[in-house]
Amino acid sequence: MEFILVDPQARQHVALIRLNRPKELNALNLQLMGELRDALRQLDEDEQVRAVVLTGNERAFAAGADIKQMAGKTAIDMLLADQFATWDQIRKTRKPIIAAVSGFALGGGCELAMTCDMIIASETALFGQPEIKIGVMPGAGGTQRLTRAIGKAKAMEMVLTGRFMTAAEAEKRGLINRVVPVELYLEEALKLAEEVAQMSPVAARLAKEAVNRAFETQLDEGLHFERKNFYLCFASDDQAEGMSAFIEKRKPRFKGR
Ligand code: DAK
Repeated sequence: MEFILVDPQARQHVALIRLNRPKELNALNLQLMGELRDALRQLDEDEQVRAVVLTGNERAFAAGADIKQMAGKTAIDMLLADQFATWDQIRKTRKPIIAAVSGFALGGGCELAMTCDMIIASETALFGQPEIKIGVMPGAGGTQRLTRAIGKAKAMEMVLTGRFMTAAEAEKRGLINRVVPVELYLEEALKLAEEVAQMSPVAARLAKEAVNRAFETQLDEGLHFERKNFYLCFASDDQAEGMSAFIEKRKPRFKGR
């Protein structure tokens, strides 16, 4: 891996992925995205890992897709590169992913953060979809996820003007979970991941799927999906362990089975 750093056991059952092209503000070139896809696939299959934190550095989570790499491309080049397959694969990660964002989260960087399940931001974080300024528009979910998160008016403004949103505003509008001082954002994300990692991995996977369904279906169908996953929890050892532990007044020991 050239452009990302992976620590599969940063904390107990928590993996950490760091985007690592600091000079280019972690611009997401094809190689970086491929490495990220492969790392997430591996961590998804690793039974020791129950949650993943994805971060950049203090100055930038990611300043977007690599404009220098994209500049000379034709539509057919883009089609053949099949970048959407990479993004789709990342989106399908079953384990919870928490983005720890500081500095710029722009364009594809903002879209990548929104693809994660939760976002912890430093007070210096700036979110934006500035593609309009370079003559294009968001292509990896920005118009959809941002709109669902912060509503049409604000999303439209960001997408049509390229205006950045501060971490404080992003928190107020529900785009992110919370803002913390810059020296704490990674620690806070790791702590949140550790908390998630203490739960039943089976239940976490089924619950993540169900929450995501809320964005893809009508209420009736979503409720139906939720019920099926709820029943499925009762097929796990973790359900028996979780409920026994409650009754016996002890901490549960979840095994992911
Ligand atoms: N791509 C390539 N290089 C970038 C970059 C980017 N997005 N952002 C920054 N850099 C590079 C700069 O060129 C500079 O490199 P050198 O000139 O030193 O070689 C270095 O990083 C430091 O940047 P600056 O010197 O510009 O630093 P400043 O502090 O002055 O400004 C900035 C920071 C973030 C405001 C500025 O760098 C900036 O505006 N960057 C571009 C932001 C942007 O427009 N982002 C959106 C890109 S379009 C798709 C999936 C996703 C996408 C498309 C397709 N498919 C699945 C098909 C996404 C598209 C986008 O994200």
